[in-house]
Amino acid sequence: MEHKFTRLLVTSALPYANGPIHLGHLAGAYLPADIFVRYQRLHKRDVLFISGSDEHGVPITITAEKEKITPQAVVDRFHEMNKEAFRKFGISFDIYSRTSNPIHHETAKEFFLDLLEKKFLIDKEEEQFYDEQAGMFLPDRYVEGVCPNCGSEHARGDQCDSCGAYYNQLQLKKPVSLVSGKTPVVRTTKHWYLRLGAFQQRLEAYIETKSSDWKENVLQQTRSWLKEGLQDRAVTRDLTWGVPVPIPGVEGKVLYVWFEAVLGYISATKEWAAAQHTPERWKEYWQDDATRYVAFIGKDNIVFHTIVFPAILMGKGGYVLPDNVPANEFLNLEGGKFSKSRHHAIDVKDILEQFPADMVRYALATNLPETKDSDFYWKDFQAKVNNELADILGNFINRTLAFAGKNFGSALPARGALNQRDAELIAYIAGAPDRVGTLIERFKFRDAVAEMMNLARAANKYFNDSEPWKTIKRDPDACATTINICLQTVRSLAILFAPVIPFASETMWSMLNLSVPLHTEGWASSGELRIPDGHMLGTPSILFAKIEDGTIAAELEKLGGVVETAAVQEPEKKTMMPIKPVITYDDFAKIDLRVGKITACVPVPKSKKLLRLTIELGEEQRQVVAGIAEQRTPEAIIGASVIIVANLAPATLMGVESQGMILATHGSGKEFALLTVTNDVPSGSAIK
Ligand code: B3M
Ligand code: ZN
Repeated sequence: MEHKFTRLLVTSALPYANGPIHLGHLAGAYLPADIFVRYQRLHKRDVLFISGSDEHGVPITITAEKEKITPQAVVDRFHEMNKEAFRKFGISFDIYSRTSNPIHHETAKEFFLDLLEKKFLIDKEEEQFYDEQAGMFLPDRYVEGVCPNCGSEHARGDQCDSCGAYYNQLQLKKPVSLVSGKTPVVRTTKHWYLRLGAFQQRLEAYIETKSSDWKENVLQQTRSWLKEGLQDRAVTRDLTWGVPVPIPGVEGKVLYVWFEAVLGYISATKEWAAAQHTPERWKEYWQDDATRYVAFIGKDNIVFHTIVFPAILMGKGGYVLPDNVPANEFLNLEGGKFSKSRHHAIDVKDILEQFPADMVRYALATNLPETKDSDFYWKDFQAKVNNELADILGNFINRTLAFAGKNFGSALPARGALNQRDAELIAYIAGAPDRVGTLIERFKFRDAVAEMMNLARAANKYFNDSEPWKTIKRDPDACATTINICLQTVRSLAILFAPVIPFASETMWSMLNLSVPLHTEGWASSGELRIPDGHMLGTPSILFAKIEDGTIAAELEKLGGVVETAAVQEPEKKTMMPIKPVITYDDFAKIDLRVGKITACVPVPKSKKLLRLTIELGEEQRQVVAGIAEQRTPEAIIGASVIIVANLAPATLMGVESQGMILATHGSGKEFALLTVTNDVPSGSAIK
């Protein structure tokens, strides 16, 4: 796939600054983009890599309200935290900006006013949900209900997480305000609408030019929107946090977060250009046809990048459109969805406290959700690190350098006559940059990484088959040839692996003690044998330490809570939760377990997971909050006799006091069971 472009612009979706980024984010839009960019830089192509925090929108104001702090305080905290996490993980952005910056507000306003003047934006009075108790309109996620498309409960006001549908919030069934927990009323309010329909034909033509290049999932979602016919979409909201609507006299309205967030890529580029003291250079990347623009995102952001953003850019005129939008599916965790609220997540900053970034980068890269959802399992992670990074790559490098140190005084021995095996490996190395490169260019990162590791595998086999520990005595020339080729292969591997495990690649480079920096050498040179005879090598060290079983068990233990069933499950791979340390009988006897009868049960307002149970315990009545709303309806459990921990200290969950805990198995699908006894056991009976 040859492109006639002279420069590359790469963006990764701007994550909301309302929580720490986790492995799911990395696998979606950041690691693939970083591999792509690092590879392009090794080709010495002109590439600019842009991202930043999305600091507006309802998710952030909801967090602020929950924590009783300002939205600014929320975004300040998470912007810094996420910027640092990306840095430690080795995501090599040229800039990681933020949408609360003045330059972004200016850019967004400029686009809005321009589209308004061209009549691509029109104002209309429309009906919206209004919370009378809170005295506010309920944009987007402020309202929840039943999805009009798939019937899933807890669908958000702007989008359904289950089926991915976007709709007008008035279509939601059984709407509930997240602010008061009440059913909202409908009121009229004025908003500005983007006339997407005006771009229908141009968008159709644009998408058709991409039909052979774009991923199937991206084309499919985009085409299905186009097929339905594009509708006007409101691009303003009744909120105070965001970019104010730049029209005199309009108060209390801001631009819809999706309208301005995509423009954040442009504002960030402006900020980058200014910091380089070339303030006009952003135009090269955004306004010159010789730019190839690639937008990395997760699957929930597809139409915003293939329809809404291109329409905005077409309306403004003179901007490049995405040449590709390689959206990934989702990464799940141990068979369940990532869930911040249930601590079923692995935050980037946490995993980097335990493991080097390259281990995580490698394990994720081999398992990216490129064509379907994939799963992160701790056991897989351990296997990837121990059996591949340590046993194949690390072992090859270590044995090669150790052998050269011991037998050749750490100087590169010259090659003698080549035998067939030597020639085969040399030919295999020569083909590697193209084999791997083609896969990266096609966004097939998993296959590309497998191909990198294949070279390390082939090299290990070559070392074994050549038996240098024997030839050193019998045929020193042959031995020298073997070690020369092995050391050259280490150099090739350092370059080929650099996009994926950049830190380890630098370590390999310094073990080889090469004077020209890795990045000046260039991608194509990984196919060549360039280390000169007699070159003095550096000191070898262990590249990847193996991970112990106990370390993995501890990580599994940290994953708390109930697992929400994901669309794709791989139950056979599920690992049993490790058994906790031994306790004495006396420890156990401290727990007072009783039979309790559920006499009443209602959902806890504003919570998807919690039910409030009234439990009869002999003469006593208890109120218990249980996180089982997604597994059991109140009707299904009223009347059941359950087992309750009767002497647990009370706790408050979502403002409701819980006086005890009922027992259930972990899990959400078949693994979920509420422990019950038959109803003829009187409530209050002790269990031991
Ligand atoms: N912040 C949604 C998300 O994080 C949104 C992406 C914006 S990309 C311009 O999934
Ligand atoms: Zn739905």
